[in-house]
Amino acid sequence: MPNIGTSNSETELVQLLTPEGERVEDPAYPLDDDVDIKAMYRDMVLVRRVDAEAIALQRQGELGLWASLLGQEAAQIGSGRALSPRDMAFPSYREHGVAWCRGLDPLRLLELFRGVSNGSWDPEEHKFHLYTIVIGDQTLHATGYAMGIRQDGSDDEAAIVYFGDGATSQGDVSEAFAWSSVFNAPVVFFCQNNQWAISAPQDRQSRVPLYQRASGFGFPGIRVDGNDVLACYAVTKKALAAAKDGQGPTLIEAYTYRMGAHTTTDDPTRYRLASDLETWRLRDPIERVRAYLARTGEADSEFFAAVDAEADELGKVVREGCRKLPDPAPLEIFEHVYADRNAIVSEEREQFASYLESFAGQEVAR
Ligand SMILES: Cc1ncc(C[n+]2csc(CCOP(=O)(O)OP(=O)(O)O)c2C)c(N)n1
Ligand SMILES: [Mg+2]
Repeated sequence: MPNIGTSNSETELVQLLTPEGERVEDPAYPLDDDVDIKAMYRDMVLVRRVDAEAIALQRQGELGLWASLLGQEAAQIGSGRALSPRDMAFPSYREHGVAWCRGLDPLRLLELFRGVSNGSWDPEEHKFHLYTIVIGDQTLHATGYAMGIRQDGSDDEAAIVYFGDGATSQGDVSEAFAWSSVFNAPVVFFCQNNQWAISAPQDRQSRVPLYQRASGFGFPGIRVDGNDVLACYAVTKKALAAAKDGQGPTLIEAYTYRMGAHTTTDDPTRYRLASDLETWRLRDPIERVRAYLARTGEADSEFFAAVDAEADELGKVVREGCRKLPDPAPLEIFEHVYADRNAIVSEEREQFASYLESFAGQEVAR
């Protein structure tokens, strides 16, 4: 495991902010003057609060399941804030921070995990595709989308796709790497290596560091400190610019750690050491930004208090909003299967409607 606390050259890890909150320069990744570090701090605090509320709501029986992003806030906010409005993001199921950057109301995510929606948002409206549970699938969706961008002759948009360390063992991911490479597709592969695929450790996925996979497919791979929001921002911004410039794909391995359980149905104490958690707690993505802002005087205690108050308010909105999410009408399951009317779906809908009508006037147990 590389030591995230040491310099870039020793670790091949792009880092612009150390775990202690010290700014380090990397000539290959100069930061734009307009980078708003305070705004990124706020984003991370707010998405961590949404995450904590969702876990509590699942424990109270309000959600069926939740996949926590705890520890991965920097990877998601840094890369998410690097996107321009026309870029299209393809998430897996843990990208709540990227969803936030795409302007999605957190309640749209909770709808899914409450089981009262079949998709919830319009991918085109938010430039944020639907959550994908089938591991690695979305890398192919993103590659196809990026090939479309290229065929349209557009040079101001790209696709970015999020997947995990475990997903790299899926055939789909290798296929996406091959296709995007030979067709020079404008796609950024953003792999959050959070060290675990449920209970399978990273060393069961690959003998070489994941970012080195890219060279075998003929495109650049880079490892970034996934707990450093500035580095994730800068690396993603550069990869997107290269994609739009006709240079094809980049693989970014954001080296991070899943601080929570895989999902609320998992118990990580059965397979990992508490000491590992302690090591990574010292690299917390939010604490280092807070330390930087406080030390440089870029933010004062009033700013931090205001963000905390905003998080409290957001938590309340999420709790109350979740409990009020309406159950869908039974026939809604037939909507949105296809964009246009489909004869088979319509027939099934009619059959189900008459089945429901057969209960008319009866008390149906819920
Ligand atoms: C094709 C497929 N195989 C297996 C699963 C079951 N599964 C769900 S999550 C997961 C682990 C994924 O790990 P990783 O890619 O590292 O992502 P992370 O959950 O760590 O974000 C597996 C095997 C699945 N959803 N899809
Ligand atoms: Mg993983």
